[in-house]
Amino acid sequence: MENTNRLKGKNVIVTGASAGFGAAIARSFAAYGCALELWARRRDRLVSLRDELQRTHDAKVSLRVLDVRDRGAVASAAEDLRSAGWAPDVLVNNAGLASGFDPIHEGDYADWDAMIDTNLKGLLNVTREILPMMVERDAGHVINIGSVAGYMAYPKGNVYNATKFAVRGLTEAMAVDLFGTRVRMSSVDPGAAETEFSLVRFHGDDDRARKVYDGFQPLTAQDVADAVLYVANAPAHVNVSKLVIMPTAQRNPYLIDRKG
Ligand code: NDP
Ligand code: 8X3
Repeated sequence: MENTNRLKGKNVIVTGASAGFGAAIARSFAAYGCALELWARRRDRLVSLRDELQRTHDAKVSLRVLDVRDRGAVASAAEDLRSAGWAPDVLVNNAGLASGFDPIHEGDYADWDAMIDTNLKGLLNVTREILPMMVERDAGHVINIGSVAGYMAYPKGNVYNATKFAVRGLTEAMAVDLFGTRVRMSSVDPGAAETEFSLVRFHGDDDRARKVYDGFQPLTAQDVADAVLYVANAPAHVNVSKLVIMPTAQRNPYLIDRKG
């Protein structure tokens, strides 16, 4: 792959930037010379990431402590960007979670709401407020973080699967609605990656979370960030519609070779 940097000076919004993929994606865009707008709920994490990126890359970084489920907060963040004349070039819709791991008939309503409200409605809230600024300029790129869980259900994945199937559907729907514009629409759909994802899914049970990655080498957050950078840095006439990335040991959501 050639190394041309087409991203220098671009304005990039990353949701869920306080951990995992989002933080790695922020680091990668900062290394490419982008200005960053980082959104998540945990202020301390965002502040230390901002300080790191300013120190290591002299990056322009703004942060916003925000819950993507809060439509008013998202609208007000977007309005602040608009009034500051900060036009987004790239939006990475990354904020999301799995919560709980139960068969559907034993599922927990609070888990279901958290996933549907964040992964699906949160992504919609952010897109609804940011995308108009791209369509107006006839330029921009939205990258949704989907999952292999959006292609194939696995036991106890149920509602998480459904939200990621929905993200895949929305990526397609958004692409056709943007037909005739030069706004690009992509998804990056990872398989098993070791982040805080499983810790969140298992409600803080560290042992259970670690066992998810027993016996094989999962993706790292940086592997996924590299894929996002590849998609974002493609020439303007190239739109990577979807990029599915899994560990070599994984062939579908539940076929994982754990012989170490
Ligand atoms: P992490 O738990 O490490 O990071 C999730 C990020 O999302 C955090 O920064 C968190 O920040 C943020 N977030 C969660 N809820 C909200 C909310 N309501 N509002 C704003 N931000 C929120 O997980 P990953 O990095 O692994 O996950 C990132 C995305 O990748 C998710 O969409 C996930 O579904 C997807 N994915 C993960 C895979 C994996 O195996 N790890 C594989 C495929 C897809 P904070 O808590 O500070 O708000
Ligand atoms: C995260 C990957 O396989 O745990 O989306 O659902 S998986």
